[in-house]
Amino acid sequence: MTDKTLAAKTLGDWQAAAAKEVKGKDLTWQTPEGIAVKPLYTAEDVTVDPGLPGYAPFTRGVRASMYAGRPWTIRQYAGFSTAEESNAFYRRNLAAGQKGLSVAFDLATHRGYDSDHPRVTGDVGKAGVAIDSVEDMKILFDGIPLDQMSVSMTMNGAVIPILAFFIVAGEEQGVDRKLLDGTIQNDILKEFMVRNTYIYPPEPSMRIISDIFGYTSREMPKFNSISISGYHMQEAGATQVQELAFTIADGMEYVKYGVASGLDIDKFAGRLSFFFAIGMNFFMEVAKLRAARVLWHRVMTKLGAQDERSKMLRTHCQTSGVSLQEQDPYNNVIRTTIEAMAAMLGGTQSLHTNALDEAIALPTDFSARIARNTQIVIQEETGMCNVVDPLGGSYYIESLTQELVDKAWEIIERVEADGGMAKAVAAGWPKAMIEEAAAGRQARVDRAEDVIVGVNKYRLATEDHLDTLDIDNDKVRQGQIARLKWVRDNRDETKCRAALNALTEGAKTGGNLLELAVEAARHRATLGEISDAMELVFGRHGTFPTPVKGVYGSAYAGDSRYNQVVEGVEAVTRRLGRTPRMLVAKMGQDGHDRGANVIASAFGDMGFDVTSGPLFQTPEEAAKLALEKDVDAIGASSLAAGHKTLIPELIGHLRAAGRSDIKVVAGGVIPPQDYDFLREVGVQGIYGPGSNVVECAADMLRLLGHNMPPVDA
Ligand code: MLC
Ligand code: 5AD
Repeated sequence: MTDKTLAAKTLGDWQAAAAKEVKGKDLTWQTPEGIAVKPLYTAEDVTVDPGLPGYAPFTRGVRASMYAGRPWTIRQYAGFSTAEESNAFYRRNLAAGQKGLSVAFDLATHRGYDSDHPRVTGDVGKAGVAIDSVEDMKILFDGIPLDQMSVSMTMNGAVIPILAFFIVAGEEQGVDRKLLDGTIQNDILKEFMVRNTYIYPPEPSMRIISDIFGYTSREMPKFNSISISGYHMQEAGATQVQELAFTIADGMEYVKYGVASGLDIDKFAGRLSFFFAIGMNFFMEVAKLRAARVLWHRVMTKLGAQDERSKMLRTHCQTSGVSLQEQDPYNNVIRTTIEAMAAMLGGTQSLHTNALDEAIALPTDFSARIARNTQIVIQEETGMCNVVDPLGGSYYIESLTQELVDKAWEIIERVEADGGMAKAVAAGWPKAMIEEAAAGRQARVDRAEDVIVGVNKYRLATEDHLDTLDIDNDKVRQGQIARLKWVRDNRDETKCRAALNALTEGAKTGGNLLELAVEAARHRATLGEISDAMELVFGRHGTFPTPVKGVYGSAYAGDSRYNQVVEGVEAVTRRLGRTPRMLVAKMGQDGHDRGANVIASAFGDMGFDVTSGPLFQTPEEAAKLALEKDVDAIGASSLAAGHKTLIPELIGHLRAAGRSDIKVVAGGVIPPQDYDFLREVGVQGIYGPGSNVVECAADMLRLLGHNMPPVDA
């Protein structure tokens, strides 16, 4: 600095100048993760030298040349209806510039049910592709050489049959499993915490993971054996610090289990990978990825890894689904672009960018194209890839990176003091912490303290509706049922049964479950049969939601509209001679429970007597529970596109029991073109993404006959 007057200015001078400009207003930003972000960072805030990219602790990236050498993998997550349709979609996307594949399975598959199972009538082919056997898997990758294309499969519950099908599909393509390249999500701890597509109880589920580490480290050296995921935590409402801490703590737990099962840490740790969500807090997200690498290096050093590759955190990222909105949906393109930039500036290895219709449906060819092109434009038009870690050395980024490391480390130490993540998850406090953060966020959005453009600010008077993808679930199901029959009719039943029995025996006595399942898959055992063979020994895990209390009420203390609703509930209570009762129902295999938990928690705080139904009910079971609890209303939460099948069935059961007086409302991911259909079958209120929870409760009071004043009255 040659200019003396410039150099002579001190931080004190700046503070005085800034205070004068804003008339003394405090410019500190308190983020939801409890970080006080200052309006200015200087060299004094940087306490740690981030080193160089490609070197420990990898703060600046895991490769020396990063994107200057090879850009991140454009890996769009997709899957819907049948294997044929998904295969065609993948091929179109690869031709248009996508670089890696990522399979989304339907919820029946996730939960270990064949498509002909009576519990999954509403789920087959809906939120992903239906895969019942090796035959479906072969069609899914038809014409896609599995030794050349890296394939990610998001599977955690039915991870054994799916990975077995993949290996056998490769075999039958003539691909040696040593050459299979890809990733299996295989991350069960976060399923128990937030995503809910588990099948077995925690203990056998953890064994499955060690068995997969054992098999893949021996047989599939190029395959990433797990994708330790924080993504779903952020989607469920976690702050970035919570996401970071619990994900790293999950990773630590898996490594400990792998080592306890007899594996050498450096033989499998190099193929562990990670997965984070990237939301709208731009700099925080960049710093989060850098902090994650620092933390993983620290943890793996502590656990005794010697090989630097074992300590290197490689990650996939996905832009945030919850940050996208149904209202004014083209804003979603802007949001996704900002998030994609944070992911690449943070140094991700692979990225999915969400489609603009995310809040209401699966992507169409049109919305998928814009999503993909978001990444291609960044890679090919902007020159952003030519410099490694371009934000490295930014006072703010370096300081924030360190602050996130420290804050996350505090939580990791608490987990360790509790005996590790499996124990903490069983105790339930991480989930409770995340739900509390989620309820807090919802309250801030409802009060417009956290701005969402087009939703709680600058809302359009009328919305143009997008054309969204609709899947004829019944047609897909019939097709799958026919193929299942064909598979069962054309296999060697004796060999298939013998392999399934061997699997059950292995579950009891300790053989490698994946190895046993590969044999069963070769003999055309189906996904449901392979899952059942293990369920015989392990059992099936069920949970009851326990929504947090008081968060909503305290966030709304003194709010006049909230108080009107509370008074309304009191008035209804006086009239009925008891508190109004509501069931929050989750039907089908849809485990997305953030919305249901927020509703249960907020309605409870407002004075309703809320029953949170268990996950995965059939409509008949939900109706039965409603009658047992003698509720006045049912709120059905649907985020996996099962609403057109499940909700009419629910209403049918209520009618059959002579209780059509029970009000049914629906909330979640419901495209506007389905509203008329739902109203015709008797749904009395529909609340899509972006609904204000206090107004939902006001509506409910109206349905219960209370004369609720309009907003601002
Ligand atoms: C990379 N390479 C380089 C390089 N960069 N070589 C030289 N110079 C450079 N600059 C090499 C790597 O070493 C590697 O080879 C190869 O190129 C590929 O690079 P990569 O960085 O490993 O990328 P990729 O293969 O894409 O793997 C990324 C990953 C992986 C490790 C994060 O686990 C992955 O793809 N994950 C995706 C997970 C996913 O899509 N999940 C979807 C979840 S959706 P080598 O030989 O070293 O391997 C979901 C939603 C829901 O979960 O349903 O809930
Ligand atoms: N196709 C594409 N994206 C999907 N997602 C979930 N299922 C699919 C699918 N079948 C994405 C959404 C969601 C996140 C969990 O994954 O972005 O928010």
